[in-house]
Amino acid sequence: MSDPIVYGFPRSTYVNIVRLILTHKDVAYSFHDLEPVMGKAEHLALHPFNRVPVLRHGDFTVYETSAIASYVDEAFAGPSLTPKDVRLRARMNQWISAVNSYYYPYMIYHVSHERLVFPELGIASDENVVAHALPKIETGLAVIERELSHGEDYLLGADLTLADFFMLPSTFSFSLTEEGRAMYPRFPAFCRWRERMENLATTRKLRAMLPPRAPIAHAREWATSHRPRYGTAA
Ligand SMILES: N[C@@H](CCC(=O)N[C@@H](CS)C(=O)NCC(=O)O)C(=O)O
Repeated sequence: MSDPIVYGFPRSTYVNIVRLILTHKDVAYSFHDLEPVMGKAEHLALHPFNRVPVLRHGDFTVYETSAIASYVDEAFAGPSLTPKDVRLRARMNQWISAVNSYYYPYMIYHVSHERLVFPELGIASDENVVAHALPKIETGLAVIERELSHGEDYLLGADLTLADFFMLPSTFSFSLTEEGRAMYPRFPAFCRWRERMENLATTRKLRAMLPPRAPIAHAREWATSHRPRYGTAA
């Protein structure tokens, strides 16, 4: 069967989760940049909810990152990133759901968009959106800190799993914001985990493949289509 194709745009957090997993398993794949057609018919034919990533493998196409991640982990050889133990697997899925529900929305959708993505397009940050997210991010970091406080290397203990690769891209983008830089040193076990993850051969290899960070052109749409709105920060 032909090599899988990942569809997305290069700076997408979720796309990079999939690319990390493929890279870690040493699966040859190609990347198809959808940036010029995001939201257009060509994109919506692949992903009816107007998001990325999408994976195509032969005649099989699948979207939603958790579905893609499980498919890649099961369909290809290379180190398994899913624990065999049923409770550890439940714990891994708990982390993945937490990334989808709390870490990604507040670190990326709120702070990273307001501090990086919109200003790069000349759109001013909305301070209310940032202010709303910060306490929630602190809660998230405290949860990771507690889990890692007994010297574990990875979120589930000694073994690297899909949970670590789900967490990495959100925590990377948030590290590029002033709020991330101010907050992270208060969570030393989390910082050690981040250093370990950022220095994995997998992470280095993917980062070396990515193009230089450039503004996300289609994100101009987000300012009206799906930007969070909150009242004045107290
Ligand atoms: N539930 C989706 C979320 C994917 C998602 O939000 N992707 C973002 C990029 S990180 C996206 O497609 N944004 C494009 C847009 O909002 O126009 C998944 O798990 O794959």
